[in-house]
Amino acid sequence: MASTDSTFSVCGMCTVRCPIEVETENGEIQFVRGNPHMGGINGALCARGAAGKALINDNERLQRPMIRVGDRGQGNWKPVSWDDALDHAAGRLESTIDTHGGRSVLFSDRGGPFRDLHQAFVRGLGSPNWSNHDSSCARNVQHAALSLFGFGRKALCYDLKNARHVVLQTRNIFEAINVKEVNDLMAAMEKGCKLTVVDIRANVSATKAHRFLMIRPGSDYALNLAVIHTLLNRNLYDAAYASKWIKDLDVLDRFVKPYTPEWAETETGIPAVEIVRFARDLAKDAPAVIWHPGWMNARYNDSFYMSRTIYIINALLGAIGARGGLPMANKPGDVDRKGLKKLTDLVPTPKEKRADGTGWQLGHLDSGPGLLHLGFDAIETETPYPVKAYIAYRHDPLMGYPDPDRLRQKWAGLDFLMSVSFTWSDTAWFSDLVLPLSPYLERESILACKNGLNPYLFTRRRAVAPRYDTRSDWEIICGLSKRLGIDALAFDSIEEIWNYQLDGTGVSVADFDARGFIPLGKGPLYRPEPAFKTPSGKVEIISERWESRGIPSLKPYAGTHPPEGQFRLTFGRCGVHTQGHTVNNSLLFEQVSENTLWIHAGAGAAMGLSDGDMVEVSGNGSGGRMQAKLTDLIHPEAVFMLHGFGHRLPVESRAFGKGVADHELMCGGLDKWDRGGGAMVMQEHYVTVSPC
Ligand SMILES: Nc1nc2c(c(=O)[nH]1)N[C@H]1C(S)=C(S)[C@@H](COP(=O)(O)OP(=O)(O)OC[C@H]3O[C@@H](n4cnc5c(=O)[nH]c(N)nc54)[C@H](O)[C@@H]3O)O[C@H]1N2
Ligand SMILES: Nc1nc2c(c(=O)[nH]1)N[C@H]1C(S)=C(S)[C@@H](COP(=O)(O)OP(=O)(O)OC[C@H]3O[C@@H](n4cnc5c(=O)[nH]c(N)nc54)[C@H](O)[C@@H]3O)O[C@H]1N2
Ligand code: SF4
Ligand SMILES: [Mo]
Repeated sequence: MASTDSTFSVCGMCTVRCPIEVETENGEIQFVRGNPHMGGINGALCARGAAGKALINDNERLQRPMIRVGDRGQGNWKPVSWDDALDHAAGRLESTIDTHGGRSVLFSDRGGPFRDLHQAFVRGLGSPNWSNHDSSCARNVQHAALSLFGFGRKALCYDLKNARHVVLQTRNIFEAINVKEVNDLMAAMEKGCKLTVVDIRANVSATKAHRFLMIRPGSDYALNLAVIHTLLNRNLYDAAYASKWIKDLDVLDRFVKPYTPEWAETETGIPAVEIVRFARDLAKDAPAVIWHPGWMNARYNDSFYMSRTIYIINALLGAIGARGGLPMANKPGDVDRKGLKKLTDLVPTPKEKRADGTGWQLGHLDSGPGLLHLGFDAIETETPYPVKAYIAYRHDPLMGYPDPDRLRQKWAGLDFLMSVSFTWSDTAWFSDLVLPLSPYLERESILACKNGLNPYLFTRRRAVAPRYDTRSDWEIICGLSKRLGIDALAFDSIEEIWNYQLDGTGVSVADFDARGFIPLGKGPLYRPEPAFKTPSGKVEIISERWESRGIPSLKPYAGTHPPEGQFRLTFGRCGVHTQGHTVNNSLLFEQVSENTLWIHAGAGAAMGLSDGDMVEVSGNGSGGRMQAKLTDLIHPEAVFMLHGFGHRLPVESRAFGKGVADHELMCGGLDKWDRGGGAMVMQEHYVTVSPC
């Protein structure tokens, strides 16, 4: 007789980590769906989440630990047992630490709710250098929030369900997906919420919008300054909120005086009347307005300032802290509950300073995850001290950072490079040792907490046994800890870890059986007032922390434009792939198997191109061939391609050779980063396009 089972778990196909329910029969996955008990998810899942099943059966993923033989990147591997692999890793780390100290180990992951164990491990090694991917993603948004509010971006939530007007600027919510956000926005739109999309091309979100503003690439900051000008000049802002909560409004008012809608029209291409009408509409719906501050905003020299203006506009509309706007996210303590006990508390904090300079040389920037690209610089320069071992933990910087050839050079001085991953990646291929992580449907994770209107604890449970010789996160970290003498993390079972984490919370492991998550509050809690963490307790337009480091809080607009005959390189995501690591997934590859080059129909025709022709795209000496997609729905100054294609690993037969890699067209890009917001500047790159 068939034995069926249902397991509550968490999707792992992208960083959003939606709660899921997995049905299995005789140990085989039958069906994966969104957790039906979770409001806003209601059983839904995106295409990538549903394709987790194909990952299980993929015989082109990592299947067993492997040690490199021959030179880095040559692709010669010796399969080894887990004991040998962990002994090898521990030995290499130990010898590096003996010679150069614990601080010589750099570790990066993808951040998120399960990082506590990683951070604890890095501490246990005696290193301050735990990092994440975020300097290639949302660091500018994080620092924009910190500089204005004194807290980071995740201290606020997006109350999409109750919003009356949502603005997406460099944010493609219906393709760069978070299932709950998509569902909440669709529900709000059914109740009359308006959607404005500001983008350099008509993406799927634009097709659903009430207003679509096609903006000249690189000029978003100009638009936002003009919106602030209009809100202040025409008294469209929330004066009561501003007088209570915004400091230095007069300075802002003087600063935006020259940035009129008419000025912005010439810079952005958006008519002045349209800008004024837009600002009026926002004011009508305030404070139930969400102008999304952006997510992947590692794009321009002024992206940090662009994100700051978005937060300022939200504040001028009274939306920061408001229902239907960006209310404060609650932590367990805010609903009178105790949160999970931290694994990092088991290990002393290393006294050393970070190799990337955050927290000391770069005192204005968040030293939590630091800035990974500066950690890479430290490997090359051995300044401020040698960094000799690097662990890329479910992270692929050779695809996620610009200019991979240059990055490989920077890594040349590493004594040891290790990857932990569930698929092959460019970084895994270049490593000395590869440890295969079980895919999320085959592994448990530590417990985690999601802050929000009603914070909750959740669990990832193993739905099926590992098909290949792969392991869970905790098995790898605890296995290494045992060998390295980090006794506090030498747990023998996941239950032991869960029980430690739950100690004092009033929740037991069995409590997760019913629904997979435990809400900590009684329901959504809107705090009556925002709790800014700045010295004044208000939104500070002028940030002392940034100014004292020579970074102006208000920076004059200075847009950049492509040289004659070139296009600005822009990029983004589609709904069916996560970054580059799903291109080789058999189900998702069927949906979108290569990227094309969006180019304005007029610009294409001027080169004699027709839709579907092959073109050569080159940037700074690097290039590739791909199909052109001629369309009126992109700004003429830009070309656009999906990120994550152009794979070259022979082990990925489907993805191999399909399309072009955007990050390879960004030569010299590792040195282009924003001193104000800390993020990479990935769209200040220009390319030429020619028929071939
Ligand atoms: N399907 C899917 N969903 C994902 C992910 C994924 O890989 N796949 N990744 C997750 C992650 S890690 C992130 S960070 C988020 C990213 O979420 P988003 O930041 O929303 O995603 P992107 O597709 O990078 O970019 C959004 C839009 O910015 C536009 N854009 C480019 N340049 C400009 C510009 O100069 N001005 C304006 N106004 N618009 C511009 C692009 O055309 C695109 O439509 O998505 C998350 N969700
Ligand atoms: N040129 C260019 N560069 C970009 C971007 C861009 O659009 N263009 N996007 C940027 C953004 S928004 C981000 S967030 C970074 C992302 O950069 P990465 O974090 O490197 O991207 P992922 O593909 O999410 O990488 C995760 C790696 O970990 C492995 N992995 C192991 N276990 C898991 C798991 O449980 N879940 C998942 N999801 N992966 C696992 C995957 O197989 C993959 O190789 O790249 C950034 N870099
Ligand atoms: S958005 Fe899609 S891929 Fe990402 S966690 Fe949710 S279901 Fe999985
Ligand atoms: Mo991201």
